[in-house]
Amino acid sequence: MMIKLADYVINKFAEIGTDKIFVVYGAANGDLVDAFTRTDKTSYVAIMHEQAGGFASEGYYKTSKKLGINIVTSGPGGMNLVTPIGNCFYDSVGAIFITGQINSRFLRPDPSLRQIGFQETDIVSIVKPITKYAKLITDPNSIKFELEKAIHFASSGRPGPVLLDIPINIQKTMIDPEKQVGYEGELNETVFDENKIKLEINLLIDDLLNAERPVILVGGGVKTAGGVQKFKEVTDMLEVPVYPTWNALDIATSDLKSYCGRVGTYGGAGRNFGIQNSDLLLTIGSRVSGRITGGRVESFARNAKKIMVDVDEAQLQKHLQQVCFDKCIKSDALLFLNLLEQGLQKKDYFKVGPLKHKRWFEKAKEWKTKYDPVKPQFGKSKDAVHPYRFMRQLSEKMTSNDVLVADCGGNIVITSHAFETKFGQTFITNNGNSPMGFSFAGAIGAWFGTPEKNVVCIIGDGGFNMNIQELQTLFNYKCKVKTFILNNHIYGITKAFQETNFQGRAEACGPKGYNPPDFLKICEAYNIKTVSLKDPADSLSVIDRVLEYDGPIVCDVDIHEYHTYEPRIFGWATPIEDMYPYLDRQEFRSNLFIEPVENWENPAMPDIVNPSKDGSIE
Ligand SMILES: Cc1ncc(C[n+]2csc(CCOP(=O)(O)OP(=O)(O)O)c2C)c(N)n1
Ligand SMILES: [Mg+2]
Repeated sequence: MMIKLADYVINKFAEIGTDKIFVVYGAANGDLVDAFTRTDKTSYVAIMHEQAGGFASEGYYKTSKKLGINIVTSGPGGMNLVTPIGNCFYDSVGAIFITGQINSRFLRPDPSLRQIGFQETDIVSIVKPITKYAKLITDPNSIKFELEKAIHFASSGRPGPVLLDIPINIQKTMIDPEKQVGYEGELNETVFDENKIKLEINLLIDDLLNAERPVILVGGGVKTAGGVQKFKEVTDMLEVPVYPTWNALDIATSDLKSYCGRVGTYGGAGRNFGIQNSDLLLTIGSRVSGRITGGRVESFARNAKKIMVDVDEAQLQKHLQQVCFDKCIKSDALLFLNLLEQGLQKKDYFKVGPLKHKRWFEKAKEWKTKYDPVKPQFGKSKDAVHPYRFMRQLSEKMTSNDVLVADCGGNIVITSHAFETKFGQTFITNNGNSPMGFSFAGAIGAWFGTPEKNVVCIIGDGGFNMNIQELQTLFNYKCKVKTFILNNHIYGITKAFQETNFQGRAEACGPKGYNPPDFLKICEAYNIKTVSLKDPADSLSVIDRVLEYDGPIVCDVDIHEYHTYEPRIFGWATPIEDMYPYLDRQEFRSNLFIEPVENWENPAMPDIVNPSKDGSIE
């Protein structure tokens, strides 16, 4: 049966289950958007800005596990997608971006011409390095093949973004899909050698039994593979310290038996002593970025035998690795965990391992409790809301079914320091690209992905400014997103950066060069319910009111000019076990099973020491 190509595209998306597709209208995607009038199996969400649409589809994918889809117009429409496409590429988000393109007959015949058609842009070339696949459709009879290929690429192996650029005249063409060939090719990356993995797991179990101080570092790859439940089961039995990256805060949740704190340059609970003292490090589904290792990469887990499990062949290439892993196992994380569980049972690991590692496990737990970034004195101030205390209170109030979407800057540091996750919760942020304003639009998408859940957005004042227009989407669709603006009236993290590196010369971070508007007035103009939190005594009741409100709501949390993020690694000079504010040298030394680095007695200091409002420098 003949069908309009634009209708075929939309029907295909309905077929794969994406029930919300984010669009901003334009002439070049007009036929595609019009096709929604002829289906009731999927629908569009008209978002206010393409970038926000891309962020929303990331939130949608991360909550619903269905592919995120955007349909935008040519020229500026497509170019507004560059940041969200980058997000999806770095954070393994399965997403399809459809850009309308001008009529094929106006496309420039040669790149020496800048442009022929109005709003003509070679979007495919622009996004090539940050997509798994990008293609300009020139033959209407290839659409079945290209769409199926796009879906396959977006969702298989290490998921990621794809882009199809479809000219207006091609969208309008009548096609017979029965006569078109589909995509049947396989991606190499989806092929795993199970026997090889089993052999490697056998050796790994021997390593685990021989190790005195083993640890596991878990990254977002475990969630991508659908291995969250299995990870819990395996680590519950293993009883060795487990540490999540920021992409895995809802995998190794704070209530997990083996959870022993947070790691990295802003690692919180435990101050990195667990991972740094280890003699065996197993990482699953993490690329172990600089945010984990700090600048002194050679000092990262320096006494540990290091074993990496990843689905991405490139990550496993030793000559491409920043941290040199002793062994690299190519596997899907869920497959690995299933085989590991079988191997552990076969080898009777549980009769010996947990007992052998008991004292080490207890030590790691002790570090986690002793070095909690949320200190008792943070509750003492009567004048100002302390963001760490506020965030801990929020985490205590949120349930295991809730979704948290966090932004970037100081507010994500506070969130990852102070928010304790519960098993079952979804914790979303974009780590690889980390654009300001992600969380507000991402939370809208997360709500469309799981409208039955309580979706909470955490954002800074600067980030909120960057996608403030989406208040209109919130209103139009009555998205029940609960937004907390951690409003310090400045770009907090960058101001702290200026204090550390530029003797405090403050440029363009506020108050000089940056000032947030009155968010409450703006929200009112958009007809969005607001709450203001200024008095710390009201904090719990305000959190309750916001979480219980049955509709969109924005809470402005006044944290004055707070920008003290502790603990953290100062500069590139110190290894990650030595976090600022520095521990008394004797106490620091007593926590090391390994040798300290040279000059450990006198670690580097920032240009300006900025004590927190409670004077809580240790
Ligand atoms: C699109 C974009 N521009 C610039 C940056 C650099 N940057 C990172 S955090 C930050 C300041 C964020 O300010 P705010 O949202 O108020 O958060 P705070 O640090 O105050 O909590 C800036 C400018 C970025 N990450 N993304
Ligand atoms: Mg701010």
